[in-house]
Amino acid sequence: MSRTTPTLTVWGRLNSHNVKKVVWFAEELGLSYRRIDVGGAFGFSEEYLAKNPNRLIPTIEDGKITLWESNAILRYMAAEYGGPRWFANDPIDRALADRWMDWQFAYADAQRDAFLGFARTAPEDRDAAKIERSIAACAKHLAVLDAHLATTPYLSGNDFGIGDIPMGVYIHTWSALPFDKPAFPNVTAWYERIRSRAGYADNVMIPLT
Ligand SMILES: N[C@@H](CCC(=O)N[C@@H](CS)C(=O)NCC(=O)O)C(=O)O
Repeated sequence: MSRTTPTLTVWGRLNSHNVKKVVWFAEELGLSYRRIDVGGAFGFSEEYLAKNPNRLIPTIEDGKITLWESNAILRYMAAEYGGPRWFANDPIDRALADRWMDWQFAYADAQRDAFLGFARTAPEDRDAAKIERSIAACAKHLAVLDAHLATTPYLSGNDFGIGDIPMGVYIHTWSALPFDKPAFPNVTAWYERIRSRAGYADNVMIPLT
């Protein structure tokens, strides 16, 4: 795929779910970009905080725009670079995909304690009850996702689209976390479909730590 002139800068460490979304989508679109590590162990410079006062990642800069909030960034990139293939003209098609992007934030809340417990906490410091509650909350969400994916191959409809990207990032974490999981066959089949997408293995399937 030919690459456009690099104008896009992505700020944020790659082992962040929300940064992974943006980088994966840049790869899907075949965009040239540079990524600068910020956040977590890298900290936040004054220069960065002037762009994003929330002390959070990601932030992008692209020509005239400086933008934060990962899902807003995905929508901007789809509209600016993707055209109708990625940002449906039909308001109904767009909304039906869009909802899964916002739904992901509730899933992220559910998964947080299991993720932090296994990926970012020493075994002796883990709070087993907290992790157990988190896994149960994830399972409730994934049951909803599984029922939906019984009716459609992708969260964006018949084709992969931006509606798949936010949960596409989180489902890798769910799969990679080391505990026995309830079966969600439609979610698993969808995960298998997206694993071979451009940019996924290199930017999403990286170590969780
Ligand atoms: N709603 C925001 C959430 C951003 C967020 O929570 N980012 C996390 C990383 S996934 C963060 O910045 N954590 C602080 C840090 O990395 O230092 C978005 O989607 O961009």
